[in-house]
Amino acid sequence: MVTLAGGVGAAKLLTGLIRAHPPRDLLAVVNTADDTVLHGLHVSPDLDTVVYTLAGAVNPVTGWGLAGESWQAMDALDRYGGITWFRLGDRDLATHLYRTHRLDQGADLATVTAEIAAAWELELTVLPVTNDRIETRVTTADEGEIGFQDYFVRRRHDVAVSAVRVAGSARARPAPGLIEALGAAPLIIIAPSNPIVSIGPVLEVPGVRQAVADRRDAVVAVSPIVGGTALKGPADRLMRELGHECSVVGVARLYRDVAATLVIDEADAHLADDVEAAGVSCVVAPTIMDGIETATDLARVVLGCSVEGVQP
Ligand code: FO1
Repeated sequence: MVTLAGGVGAAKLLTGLIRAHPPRDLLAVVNTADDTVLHGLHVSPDLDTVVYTLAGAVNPVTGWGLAGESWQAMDALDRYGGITWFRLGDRDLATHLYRTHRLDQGADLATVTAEIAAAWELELTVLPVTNDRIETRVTTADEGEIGFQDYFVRRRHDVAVSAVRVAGSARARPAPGLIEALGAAPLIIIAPSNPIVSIGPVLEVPGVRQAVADRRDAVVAVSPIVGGTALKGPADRLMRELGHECSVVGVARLYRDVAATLVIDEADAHLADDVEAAGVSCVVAPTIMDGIETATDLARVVLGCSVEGVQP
């Protein structure tokens, strides 16, 4: 079972999936185009959000970083006028120190991610979509093209965007085993992550979109748009600004070449026929994950969408 994942929304669905299905049979393929290098450290926000959430260690308020974090390093850095708009907690820093050191030693990102996931005692496999460096770049009205975290955190995604591209994607190679896993999976899940800046970069790694499209009948996506808005982050604004309808129908149009089924929230039930008219089978279910029970219920709905009717 393969799940294409961004950060917070994907991590929540995965907490349900590991309760509803044997974790050792789950592979989370995670976006790395949010990755950034800060203070010389390689930071992989979506990978860390998935690992920390599944380990039960994530900050429940932000959805990223670690619970009970302290910020002494950031306070000390502030004294020097260092970069503190991207907040790295003291314990979180250890993850970036370890990852950077291992990459410097020549280990690839997939290997280091497996080491980090094992250290947090996760049973599922967490795989970066590629070991190669890819980076989402965002064209803003006032500053031109800036890096993703510059846009997302420094500018609080509160700026008009006219284009998004994934630098490095043309040369990137899928992570080892990824294409084979997509070919063999009984079900491929597209998590309720941002279709443009989270799932978009995953599909843009050469070979991945085709491998998912080849399995279209076995692909089920969960809409990150509920009632015309994103539950978290800028997916709604980005969809509108880049010319997509900001609704579950817009999501269906974005995914119709790769997914046969879209799960939409009950709040959008009146749009189910329009989703089907866009060429995608529609399943209506509660999709708002406000805790482990709702995440598990949604995971069971998604698992029930498989061609083979995979049961937990
Ligand atoms: N998001 C913020 O809004 N502000 C931050 O200072 C911040 C720091 C941060 C540090 C480590 C990490 O793994 C994630 C962090 N995030 C922060 C979240 C991150 O920018 C976004 O959630 C993702 O890139 C979007 O999926």
